Amino acid sequence: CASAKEVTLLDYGAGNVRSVRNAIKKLGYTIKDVEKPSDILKAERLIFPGVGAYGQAMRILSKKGMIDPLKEYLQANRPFLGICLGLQLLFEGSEESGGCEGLGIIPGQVTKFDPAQGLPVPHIGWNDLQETRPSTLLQAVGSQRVYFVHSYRATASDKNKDWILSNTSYGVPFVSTVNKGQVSAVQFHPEKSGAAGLDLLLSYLEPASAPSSSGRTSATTATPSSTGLAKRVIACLDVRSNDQGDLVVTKGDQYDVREKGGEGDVRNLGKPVELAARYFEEGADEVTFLNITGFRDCPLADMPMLEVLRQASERVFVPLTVGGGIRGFSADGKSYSALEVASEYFRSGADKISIGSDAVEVAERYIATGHADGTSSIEQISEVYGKQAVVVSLDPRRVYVSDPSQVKHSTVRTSKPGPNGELYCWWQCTVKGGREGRDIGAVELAKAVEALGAGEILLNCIDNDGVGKGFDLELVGAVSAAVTIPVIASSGAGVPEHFSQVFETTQASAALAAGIFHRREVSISSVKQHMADSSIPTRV
Ligand code: 1PR
Repeated sequence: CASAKEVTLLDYGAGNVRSVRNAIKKLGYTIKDVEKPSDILKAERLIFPGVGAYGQAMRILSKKGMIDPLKEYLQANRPFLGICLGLQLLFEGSEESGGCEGLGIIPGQVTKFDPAQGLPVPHIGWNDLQETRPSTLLQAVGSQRVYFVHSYRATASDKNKDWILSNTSYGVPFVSTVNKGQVSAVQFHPEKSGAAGLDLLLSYLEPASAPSSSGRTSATTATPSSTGLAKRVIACLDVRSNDQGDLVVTKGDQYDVREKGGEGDVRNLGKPVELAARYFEEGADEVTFLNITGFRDCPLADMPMLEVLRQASERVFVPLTVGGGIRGFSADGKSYSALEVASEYFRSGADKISIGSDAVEVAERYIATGHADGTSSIEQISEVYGKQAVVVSLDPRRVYVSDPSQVKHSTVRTSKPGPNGELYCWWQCTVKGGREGRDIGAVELAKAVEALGAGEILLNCIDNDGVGKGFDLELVGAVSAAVTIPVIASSGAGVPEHFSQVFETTQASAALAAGIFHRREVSISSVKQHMADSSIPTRV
């Protein structure tokens, strides 16, 4: 019957829950949205994907008169699944938003991960679950990793131990799943956790027919690569219109995407949605789209890119990032903020947006004035969507100097001396796809955008892009040591060994590649197998 396949969704409108909707629909269910408080008590099963900040979520729920019916629903032990903030809100309160009261269903407070522990915050990526007792809900996940993205966490204690279904370790153990009766909640994102996450959602929706584990590893088969936060492998699709006006995936050498012979056409390596779906199926931990001519187009007129995201998010159940053209702009006498542009991308299915050229200007202003005024794209978007949703993409180029005192920038002594035997270098940031160099180094820029609220750095390298000789390890080493947010190494991967190399010699949290995957020279699974063989934590 129709209602048996219906899920009630509590979307309080503070952010993007499109991925959750897509995952529910993929499992063959229809969604009924909570529109008024009484809809909560009428729900057969309620999914509550918390988004945004703790304080803001509680304020909106309170304003909409939903706190009491939600508590009543939970206290009556009705079928409930909270996701991410939807787990944290069940606790008594959080130190987020300057300290704030929660729903008080589970004893305990939510606190922030401490960056002083030397681990990047937010905790972003694929991590495993240590079950405290057997359960139907987690049976399908088994030992497979699931996708987390959060800066705050709840901790198990004597007072709440009857609720704890799994813990996860990130420097310290934190609560990753709670369950009592029919009320469950997960700190991770099942809608972004590939097949394991979809199986978990199905277990919640249909406990009687819960799938058995497809990936359980017994304690004896656990290896150093199969537990803990995995190093991520990201497939990147550089997208632009070709000369015929079709949106294609392209790939340059040192940012030149035109064929060397013939008419010099834009290289065409496939269709964006098809390739993204292929990479999801092949085991990519994330997929990134970069609209490489976004800096010159009118961002909100870029409807094909929004459509790419809409379609990709229906087929790709790992995180999707989109970059290119995220900035404020004016058109037809009207001004649009970077936040409005980003919101359009989030609504279309992006989990994170990536800011390139605009971030350079923002960082320059921050360094020049010495303070943040809250008006920049980075600050505004991270304020509304959380810092984990804001990636800053750098397009730096190596500059050699014979003596560090010649420049104001942070330099490193290089193992690859320059053309005139220079022993030092710095990396100059560029804007507009490498067309314009600026007087700011990659290390300074990374520190500035971290201070402004960026949650992750996508570190390209123009010199190495498309060359296939490996990542610029000195660049990745310098930037990843300078910030506490995760750094994604990009540009230059040619063989699986390059991935192990960057993870073994730098603090990079993820590595991204394009050309080798598009041309099927190296498969994502061979990269991961190589990482596993090298004892690097990876989601195989
Ligand atoms: O400035 O906010 O509009 O953003 C534009 C975005 O487009 C930036 O993230 C910038 O990096 C990207 N971009 C602009 N021009 C190009 C180009 O190639 N001409 N692509 C470009 C950047 C670098 C990576 C590439 C890796 C891996 N491409 O995305 O995928 O280098 O490649 P490889 O594995 O083949 O070596 P804004």
